[in-house]
Amino acid sequence: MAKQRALITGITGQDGSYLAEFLLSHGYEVIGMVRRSSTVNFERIKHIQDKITLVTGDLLDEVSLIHMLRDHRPTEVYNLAAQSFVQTSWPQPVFTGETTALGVTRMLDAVRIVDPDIRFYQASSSEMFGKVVEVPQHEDTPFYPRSPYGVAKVYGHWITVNYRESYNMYACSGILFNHESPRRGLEFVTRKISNGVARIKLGLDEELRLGNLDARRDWGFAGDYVEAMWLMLQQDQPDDYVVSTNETHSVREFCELAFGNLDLDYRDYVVMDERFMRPAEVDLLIGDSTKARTKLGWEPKTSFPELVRMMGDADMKLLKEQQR
Ligand code: NAP
Ligand code: G4F
Repeated sequence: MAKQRALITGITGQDGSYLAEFLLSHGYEVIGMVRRSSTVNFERIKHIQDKITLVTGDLLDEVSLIHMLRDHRPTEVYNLAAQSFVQTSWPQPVFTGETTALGVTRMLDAVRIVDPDIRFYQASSSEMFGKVVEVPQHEDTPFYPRSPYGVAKVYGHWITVNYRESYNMYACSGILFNHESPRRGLEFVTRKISNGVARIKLGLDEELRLGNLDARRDWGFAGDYVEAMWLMLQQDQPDDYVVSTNETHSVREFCELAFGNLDLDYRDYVVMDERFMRPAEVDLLIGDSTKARTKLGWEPKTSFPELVRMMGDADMKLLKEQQR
């Protein structure tokens, strides 16, 4: 059988790096799309850079996507690229829409033009449920997005469904709940906490400034979630799936555990800062991933305490190495 070839947009991001590792371990040839920047940004993929092919392209430029598909002829496309930080989507709503919403159409349309048999995965988000109308949230729960990012992801989800129905393409939308790791960007709350705790323990900082401690999320490990992306593209029929742990925890609980792991009390260090509050908050997310578990045979392997511990240990190690 010919070697499977996957193209990943967003390969320099958290999920892209785990997915690339996963696909390489399954014998895939991996093509990664990277956008041009003035400084190289390959920190998360430098350990596998000699095993993958990087090509320049941008979700804002459909011509670049068409060339990339024509030149490399992947069998699967994983569209992970996005402006993915919810908070930034308020000051940059148009850019977020261009990338996170219209970018999906550009990628889907490039696939349709070059080879509509390419299997397509869209990185959709639990942020689409926003001000939730049902608890827990599953594939049929109506969307109520609360940020320009969430609105853009709703567009990305429906355009994926629409291309599947209009052109009979194998296109799937994975509705993934929050997933974290030591590779998470420092601006997201879990990594901000794991990094902040380690810095406090090492005497580099005296406090950690956060926003809403009462927000609740269904947090899993990114390394577990990329398997679900792949499984979605290996089925007889394309479909949409919720991927979640089915547990919810507050930001406060994350703090309690992360500080507690280093024998610290978060109440002595965490300072509430209005700058990190959002104009409209998503208060509670908790998924119901029964469909992914039964149809894909997927389930998360990492518990919440294991995730908090993994991220805390990794940040402590990293900071100690930097101090040497
Ligand atoms: P991430 O770490 O922020 O990575 C985003 C990636 O997108 C980066 O590689 C970035 O490239 C790339 N990118 C941004 N704009 C681009 C453009 N115009 N053209 C090409 N590439 C562009 O995000 P992540 O956590 O890995 O998430 C992956 C995807 O899943 C995103 O679509 C996100 O919205 C979605 N999602 C994430 C979660 C989660 O909890 N992590 C949950 C649900 C859905 P640079 O390195 O050049 O910036
Ligand atoms: O870590 P966050 O920034 O992630 P958020 O907004 O849930 O979005 C992430 O998950 C989505 C899936 O549901 C993805 F689609 C999206 O791309 C991204 O990966 O914030 C989590 C919660 C929020 O309620 C926020 O208000 O933490 C709260 N929070 C409290 N203090 C904070 C802070 N968030 C950040 N980033 N920084 C704070 O200081």
